[in-house]
Amino acid sequence: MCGIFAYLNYLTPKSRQEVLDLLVTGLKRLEYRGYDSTGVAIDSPDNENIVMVKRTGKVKVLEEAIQEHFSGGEYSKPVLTHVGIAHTRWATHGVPCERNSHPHRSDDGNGFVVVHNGIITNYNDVKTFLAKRGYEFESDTDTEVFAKLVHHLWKTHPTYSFRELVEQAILQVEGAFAIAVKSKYFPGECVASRRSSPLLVGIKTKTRLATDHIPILYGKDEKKLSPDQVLPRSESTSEFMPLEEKEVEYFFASDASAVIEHTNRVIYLEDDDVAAVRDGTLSIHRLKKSLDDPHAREITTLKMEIQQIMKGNYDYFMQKEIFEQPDSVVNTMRGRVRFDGNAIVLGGIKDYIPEIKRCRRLMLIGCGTSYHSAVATRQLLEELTELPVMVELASDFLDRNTPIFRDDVCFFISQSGETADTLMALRYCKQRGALIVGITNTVGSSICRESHCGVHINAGPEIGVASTKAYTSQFISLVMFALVMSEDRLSLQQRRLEILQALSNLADQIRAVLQLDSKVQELAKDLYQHKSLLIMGRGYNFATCLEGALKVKELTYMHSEGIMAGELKHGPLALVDDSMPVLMIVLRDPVYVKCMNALQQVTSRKGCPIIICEEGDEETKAFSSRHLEIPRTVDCLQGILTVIPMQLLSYHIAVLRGCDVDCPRNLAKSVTVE
Ligand code: UD2
Ligand code: GLU
Ligand code: MG
Repeated sequence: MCGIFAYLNYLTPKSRQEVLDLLVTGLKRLEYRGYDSTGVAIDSPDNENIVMVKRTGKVKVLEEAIQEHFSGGEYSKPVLTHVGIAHTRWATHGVPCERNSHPHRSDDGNGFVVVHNGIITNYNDVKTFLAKRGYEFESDTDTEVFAKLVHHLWKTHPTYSFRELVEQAILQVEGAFAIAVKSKYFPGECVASRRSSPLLVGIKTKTRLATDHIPILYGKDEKKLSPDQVLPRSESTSEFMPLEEKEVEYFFASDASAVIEHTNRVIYLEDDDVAAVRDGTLSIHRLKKSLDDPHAREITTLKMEIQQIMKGNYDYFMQKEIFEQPDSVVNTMRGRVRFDGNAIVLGGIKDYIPEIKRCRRLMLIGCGTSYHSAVATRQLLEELTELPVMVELASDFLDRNTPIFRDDVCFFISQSGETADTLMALRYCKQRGALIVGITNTVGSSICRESHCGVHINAGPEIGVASTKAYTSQFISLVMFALVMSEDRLSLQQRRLEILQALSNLADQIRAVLQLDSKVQELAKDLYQHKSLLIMGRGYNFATCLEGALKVKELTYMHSEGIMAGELKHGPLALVDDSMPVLMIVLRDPVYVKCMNALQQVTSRKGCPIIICEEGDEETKAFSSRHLEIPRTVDCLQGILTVIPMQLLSYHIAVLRGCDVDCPRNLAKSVTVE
């Protein structure tokens, strides 16, 4: 979820101090991806061992530690060939602390050290397997199993090359990862690979390379083995080939921002590529060959500025995060939802489920966008838990001295896990004996620590001040909770299946909604000079109205209001005339007829609303010339698909009005004051 950086110099003398400088600078470039702790590994001055430095906090803290302990003397002597690996962590498994920081090692002797981004979902199985063989674990991370697995393979298969060992280890792990491995037994070599997490290789040579293509070498097709079996050797074709350059430097990094200051020649690795450098030569291997696989990976020449790369070709972090949602929603469900077996396990709360089921009521407490995720899922929670569900704004909740009982279960929702109002409300409820459940994006945050249990939404770091992907991931976390609560209710099985099915299609449907971007941009051109925007809907989509209006307010400084369509005739209808911009969400769900009534009330006041409706719904579309069509999904997940056009709309209006999208005036990402 955050940053890997590795540097290999071959026949290009560099002192360890210079290597460390390079690693630290690389990490600094990646820091925007999120960090909570950092670490590096290099060869020890006598070349006999691997030295690691790890720190909790920003790269700056690591840099200071390095300056204090690893400069001068032996560290300033040049080494001809060397490999260093580095990491900035956004914890998913185990709190941020030095012990959990990467690199992780295979054994006391630091035989193999690994940096990893992502989540290894079957790490518990691998851990059990290795524990039986005498491995002792020193961290809470998923990553550590990888280092130890490579070590185990090395012991059992002494003739394997470094690359083959890593290849075999990759065959055994599931989930998402980018990794870089260094070993004391294979000096001067580095092996890296990826699956679902990004990784690229930068190449720096004095003269231009003879070719722009690195051929891919394929191994024998192998099926996944149970870890108890002895692994057969992969029969790779010829060993190392193409780049016969003498002096060369390689950079492995999560994104190009970390390498662009050294070289603009990079290879973007594909899923399951294994890139290995040995004797200064890079080769790329794949274990399986399928028909459409190319024969080579191309070296691309980057023509980008660092700023541009950091935002991944998007203009703003917020825009990038909106477009990340097909991936972030999958990360929230990763390792938790089994679509084949229709099972859901929320490891963070499973032991508390019996207690939660006995509670008197559920309370969902948050501020801003997090509060809206509670509004969005309240109806489903009521339906699937059959418990009373209260949704509260943290500040108001405290102002009211709300009565809380020992048999209440209170959820505290916060992206950063540090929101002061929410934290105060948490302490208030905890003192009164309620069970405290956190829903946070930040492992080790105050809400995470002070809650009895909870769910990490695993959306990855969110940088834009206006929350987008955290909202959809909070939403999904609460839906998963509702599904867990209804697991053994026979009468609800059909409903659960329908929701699980919809969850499995969600990423593709989000992709489809994101395709509306240019249409939304056109709508923004109609709207951006107006003073106000009313957003109306009801039922499952009321939360989208509130969240949409909040996005418009915070990003564009325009007035906007989310209006419950059922309330129109009780007041807000007076605002509607032929010049007031209105957006209405009208989907084919149980409140469709009521929404249509509201739509008619608006159009008969000469309002000309923009309509968000279902794909191909001609009848609804006929009411207005401006509409956005979204794919059909189950009613309780519509809110995820309808909020995305609102995120895009507020984004485009903000750009047109010249506002600072990532840092709206007067606001901060983490509100740590009451
Ligand atoms: C967790 C662990 C992981 C591994 C895995 C086993 C972490 C960060 N994750 O992933 O290491 O053991 O289970 O399958 O260590 N929590 C709170 N408050 C919050 C959020 C979480 O107390 O606001 C607790 C939660 O009760 C659990 C731990 O933090 O004890 C991890 O929560 P999670 O959602 O990351 O759990 P899971 O099972 O996905
Ligand atoms: N899952 C690993 C950990 O928690 C890697 C997280 C990351 O991508 O930084 O340590
Ligand atoms: Mg806790």
